[in-house]
Amino acid sequence: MQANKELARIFGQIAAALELLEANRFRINAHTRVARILKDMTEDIAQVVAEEPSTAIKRLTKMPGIGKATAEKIVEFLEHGTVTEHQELLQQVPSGVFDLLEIPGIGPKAAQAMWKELGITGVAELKDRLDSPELQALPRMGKKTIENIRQAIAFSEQTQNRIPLGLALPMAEQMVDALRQVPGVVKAEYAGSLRRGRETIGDLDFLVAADDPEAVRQRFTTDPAVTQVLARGDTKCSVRLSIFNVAIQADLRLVPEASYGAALMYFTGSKEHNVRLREIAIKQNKRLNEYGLFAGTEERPQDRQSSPLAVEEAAIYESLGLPFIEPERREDRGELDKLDEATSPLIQLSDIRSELHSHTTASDGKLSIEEMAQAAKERGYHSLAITDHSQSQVIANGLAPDRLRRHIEAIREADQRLDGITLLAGSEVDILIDGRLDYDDDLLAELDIVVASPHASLRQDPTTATQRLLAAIRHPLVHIIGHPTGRIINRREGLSPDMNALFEAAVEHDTVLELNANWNRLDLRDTHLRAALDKGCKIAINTDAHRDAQLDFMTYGILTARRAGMPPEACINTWAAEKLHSWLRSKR
Ligand code: DGT
Ligand code: CA
Ligand code: CA
Ligand code: ZN
Repeated sequence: MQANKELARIFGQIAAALELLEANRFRINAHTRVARILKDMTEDIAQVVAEEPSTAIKRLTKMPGIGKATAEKIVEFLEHGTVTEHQELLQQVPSGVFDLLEIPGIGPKAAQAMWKELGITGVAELKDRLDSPELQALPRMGKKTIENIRQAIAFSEQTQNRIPLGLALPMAEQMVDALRQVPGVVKAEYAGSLRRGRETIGDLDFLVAADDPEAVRQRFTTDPAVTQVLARGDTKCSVRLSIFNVAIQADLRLVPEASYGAALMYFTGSKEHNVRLREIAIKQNKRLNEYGLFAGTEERPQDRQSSPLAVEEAAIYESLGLPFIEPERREDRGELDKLDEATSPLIQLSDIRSELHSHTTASDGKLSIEEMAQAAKERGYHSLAITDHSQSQVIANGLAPDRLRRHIEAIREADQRLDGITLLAGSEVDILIDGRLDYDDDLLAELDIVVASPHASLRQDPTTATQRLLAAIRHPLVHIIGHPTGRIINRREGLSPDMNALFEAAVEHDTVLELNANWNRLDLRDTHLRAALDKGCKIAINTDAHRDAQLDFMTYGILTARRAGMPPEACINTWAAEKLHSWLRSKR
């Protein structure tokens, strides 16, 4: 049914373009009607045509509302993936003008007036001119209408958030796998902020070198996740994807195999890192662009053909006299200024040997102690800490002291039974509003590991929040501060304590700070972590798993840690069993 949806969108866009271009009303309406028919149709139109292509047009015209011209366009689309009339119209209307139509309150007449009379060709431009007298002077553009438009833009800015890493990465990996299976594809990767491991992704960027670009365009634009094809050019296609009902744009760039490495570098960014690299090149009388690194600073159109000094990422850095800089570090946050720091070894997933924050059915987890242990064992971990919620977490079925005592027994029994993994009896104990912990010290002392986390009152003022967290850091029985700020990406700001004060106290009291690897949290965030590492803090990367698959959130923690320049040894989850267990005991 993908073809129906895509055709409906094309016909809808033809209608909108015709309207913007003030075409004949009947022609506009005919296309609008076809778009609606296609959307409502329950038969797969691709199937209707595929059965007997020679008579497809005849059979299509028998369907209600479909005339000969429409049938021809449908067949053209199914054969070529595009409709000529649609492509021609897209040439005449800037794509941003279609975006104007998406704003509630802006109809074709208004969009057309904004475009033709004021030269506004996108939402950003419109936003800049909301207060201008010439906008108000347009027909039917009263103060009230403009206010409604302002609110609609603000709302769409809020809801069209950058999407979290944890939604973007699986989607992108799936797409790359699909693209690699297209015959003739030589190389395919994702680039952009996703390759740099940012916590949120504005849009996805795919890069492909292929012998048969059309097959790649076809695969990309007809992926089941595609809800809209925004552009379909020779070297660039843009689509809108839907991932669990979250929309994100994805760009595909088809690049020559000969310049693939340079293109990968260019489209990985960040833009700021690239700008710095180009400046460095120019100082060496070279020039760097998406085709390669070349001698001489003067850009020439034949760069596509001329022979570069270097094309592959590693070779480009080397030719510039720079060490290879990992994608996660390419943010112009000092990686090109302090080169020895930029080459320090970064932690990787295979370094992780334990999970120190997890939940079971005793509180709000989905698996038993044994099942979680099995899942951790499968990942090759030597230790798993079971850290269910404490008594204040009523909704999460937090454990009252007597229940916790029985739970500790159960964990120890399971540990006796199981080979190949050490189970640590722990708790994720609430840091109460005033910094006290949710259990008495006697009980805490019985635990192998204490993760203390803030859950309630996350809108506290910074001074109170700092005191609250400092109290937990200073507590002699606390090993790890879990998700220290309590932020939820795109949803909750969390606490804003004096981070440096926390880091200093953490070093002084040998308390570890967590990087919670759940992609909704990633807390501490990359910039915090980096400052913490600079101060000498130890870090735990924990998934806070509530079910088996969540143990794999570790991937997002690792990406975030690498952005912070974390070396393996700074992360206690990389430590061998003996070292880890003896450190845990040092707090008992
Ligand atoms: P995003 O999508 O907002 O999460 O962030 P990026 O970094 O993926 O940005 P995007 O998608 O606009 O562009 C992808 C990469 O392409 C970017 O990281 C660097 C490169 N790029 C894009 N535009 C420019 C530009 O104007 N100059 C330079 N030097 N690089 C650019
Ligand atoms: Ca991007
Ligand atoms: Ca992009
Ligand atoms: Zn937890």
